[in-house]
Amino acid sequence: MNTAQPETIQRLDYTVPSFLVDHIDLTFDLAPSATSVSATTRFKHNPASDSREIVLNGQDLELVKIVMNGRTLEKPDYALDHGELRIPNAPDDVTLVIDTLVRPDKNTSLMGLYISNGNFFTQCEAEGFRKITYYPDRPDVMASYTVTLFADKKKYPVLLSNGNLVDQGDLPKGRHFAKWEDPFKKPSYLFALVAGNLVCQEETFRLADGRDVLLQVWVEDGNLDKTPHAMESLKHSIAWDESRFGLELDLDRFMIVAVSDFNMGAMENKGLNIFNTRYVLANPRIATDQDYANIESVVGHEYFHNWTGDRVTCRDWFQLSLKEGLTVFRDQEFSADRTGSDSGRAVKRIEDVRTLRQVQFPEDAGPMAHPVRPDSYQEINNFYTVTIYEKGAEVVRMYQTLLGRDGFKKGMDLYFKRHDGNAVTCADFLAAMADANGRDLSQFELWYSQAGTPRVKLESDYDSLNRTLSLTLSQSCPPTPGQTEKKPFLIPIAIGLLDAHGKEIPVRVKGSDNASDTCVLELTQEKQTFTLVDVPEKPVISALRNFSAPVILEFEQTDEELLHLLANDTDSFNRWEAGQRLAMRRLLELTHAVRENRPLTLDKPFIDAFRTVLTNTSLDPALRELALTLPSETIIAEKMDEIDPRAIHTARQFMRKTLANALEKEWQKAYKNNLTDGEYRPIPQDAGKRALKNLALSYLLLCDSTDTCHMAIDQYRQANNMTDRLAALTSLVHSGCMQKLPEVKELLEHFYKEYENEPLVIDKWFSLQSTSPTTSIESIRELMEHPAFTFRNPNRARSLIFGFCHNNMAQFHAEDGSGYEFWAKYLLELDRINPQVAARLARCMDQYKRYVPSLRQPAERALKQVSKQELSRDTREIINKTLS
Ligand code: 0A1
Ligand code: ZN
Repeated sequence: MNTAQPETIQRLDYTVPSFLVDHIDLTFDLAPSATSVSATTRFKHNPASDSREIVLNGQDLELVKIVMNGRTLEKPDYALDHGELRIPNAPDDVTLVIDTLVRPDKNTSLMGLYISNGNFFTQCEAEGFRKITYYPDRPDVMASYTVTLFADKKKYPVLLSNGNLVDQGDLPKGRHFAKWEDPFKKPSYLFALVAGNLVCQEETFRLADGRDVLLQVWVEDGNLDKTPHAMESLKHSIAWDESRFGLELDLDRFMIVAVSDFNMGAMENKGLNIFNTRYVLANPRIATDQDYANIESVVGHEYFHNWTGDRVTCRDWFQLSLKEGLTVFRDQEFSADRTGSDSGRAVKRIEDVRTLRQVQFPEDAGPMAHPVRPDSYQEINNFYTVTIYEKGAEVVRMYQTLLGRDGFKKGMDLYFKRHDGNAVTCADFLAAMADANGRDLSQFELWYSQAGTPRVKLESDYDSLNRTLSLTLSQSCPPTPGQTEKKPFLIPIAIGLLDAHGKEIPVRVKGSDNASDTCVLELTQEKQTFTLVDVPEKPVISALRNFSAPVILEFEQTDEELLHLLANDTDSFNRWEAGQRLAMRRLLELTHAVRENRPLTLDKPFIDAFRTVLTNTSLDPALRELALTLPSETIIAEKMDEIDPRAIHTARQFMRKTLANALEKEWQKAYKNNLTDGEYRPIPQDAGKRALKNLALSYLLLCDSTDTCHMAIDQYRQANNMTDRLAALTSLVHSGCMQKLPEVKELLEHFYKEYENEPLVIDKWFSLQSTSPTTSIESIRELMEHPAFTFRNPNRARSLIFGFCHNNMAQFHAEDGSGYEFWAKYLLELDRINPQVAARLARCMDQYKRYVPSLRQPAERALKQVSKQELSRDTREIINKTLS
């Protein structure tokens, strides 16, 4: 903890390690209050370095002994300060034996070695290994590992680490051991161990090359009925990486372990992936369709890291997106392919873009904006961001858009050929893509180095005489912290044209021989005009198809044009986009009207367009659900210079209520026509129907005329799956039925009792209340007193506190500032327990400078109050940047 300015690490300060490691042999004697760790490490001087000093990182360690080439070192043979152990003047070959003691039971940060429900787990990315032993804890030092675990056999019957199990046995006094060997060189952040009382589902699986591998999913006793979906997802992931990228599993054994206390989603430790339980455990009773989909995608993500992250890793943490952007892109493509249909792929794409806009665009426009490859950081844990992950994935997707699927695959092949077994940079990835395709992609580098969301303006001019359409594209990018001037990006803009009947007009760029329904224009300059030829009539332009670049498109189109696209575009993404733009126009106008106390109205053409979508049964239910869901409050806020959260909420609620009443009959019909009777199946077709039906229910609960609360109550009671049950309860609570009907309160209690022993469902119980516009801050405070609430479990803390601060605009931004005071109080409490999670909570205030003055003041007061306190380095960095 400190109040001073933390040190800033600069990307350009990178220097090669002075010593490399070829092997480390680790021994753990596991006990909660004192685990002894003995590390024998073989170092070799790095010929590329002038330095002769061995530099090891260490944090919260008790150093017992350090022996170099057989000689015990005493100070001043070595120096120890600022978390670094330095040994000067070391010879070429050094073997160090270092004994340390750690205290897992006192570790609430969930980094390094810690205890969850009595079992041992580790988390080493990014810099957790230094909490286990002194070591060059940096990703460009790659070594092979052997790990021997000793523990009490009764308490810790299962002992796991990376790689292959090579020995195990019983020892006197009820103890036992297991020895693991990982033949692949890896950085320390990929090390893992797990020890405890766990059970597993296991299967042997045949790879494409005929090899049989052992797959295991480890969970706490009593959860084996919840592992089959994760196991299926793992098998699908393995098969997909073989067929799409020709990448095979390189180990004989692959393990997934679920842990309930975990800071993030999951971790790709070599051969021993450790997961937050919420991304493993599923059965119809406890998991929603969304949970099933998330599990498949996270299992895929971690598995795909085996090549993009583990075999080829990052040279330094500034290159984080090298593995994360690429792996997110891979998991997105996996999930899209798994849907098995074009509309399924479109649904996935729309969901991904929605997340990007909901979270990444605000980040890129706020105080924490940073390039996909940042230039500096104070705390690396703060840089596991949507920019690194989701924008990084968009950057990777653009290679595929520019080079085609085959060209992209060629680039991947060359990347592995060049860099397998090494720690490399984003520039190496770019070079592989460019070289494999014989293209100069030097301008593309700006996507890594420049922060901010580019704006692209499109102006069109149709010449009926020459049958040409000229498209003038211009780009700009707003300033971001530390970057005032931006150079023009290389931006792929996918364009299509529709005629008056909604048919595609082939797109042909002047001077080119090919015509296609969708053409990718490459914008490289600040302003550029493209001429399209053979355009027989003035078309309706479908621009930025499938969201071909992570930009904000400024293109004025009339309501009629947008309605035409909504009805006819063959690009499902843009069809959805047209609907969102029609809604957004009105939502912005309504928000102004709320602020100016003007009457609120909604026009008939818009309501009719909504009706048409709702009743268009030839359109996939999942796509209809997306089209009928209004842009979120956060996305609306992004479009406003000055944010008035409650006005936005009021405007959006008005629109929902108006659409509910105007289309009541249609919603009723959609509800009835999309029931999924019979056994629950978490497949996209059924999930899409449930999504549409439950959206209909949420609209119906807003109708004035009939009492639909009972419909929702019946759905809750009759549901055979968590998706329908939770949707009914959520709508009942959020719509205000709870205030009208005492039965709803009973259902809420019933839900708690029914799932008392399922922590992941109790998280849902907390979040459905914390995110409700009907839940006052007093009720939130009451919920914090609930015996099931704890700060120590990140999922639980997130379900209540983040739910309220991040996802309850109407209540969090109370005029009297009570929401912000609440935030400040619990941020400080959380920061003492778990800095990483606290720093994420700190991000709620990112946008405070854009709030209306009446909110800006209390927000600033809360921020300053926090700033005066002693803070972790994690939270300090966020608070300082927010206030600066
Ligand atoms: N590499 C993981 C994310 C991750 C990062 C840091 C962690 O420490 C608490 C945990 C996980 C991934 O991308 O899945
Ligand atoms: Zn990842």
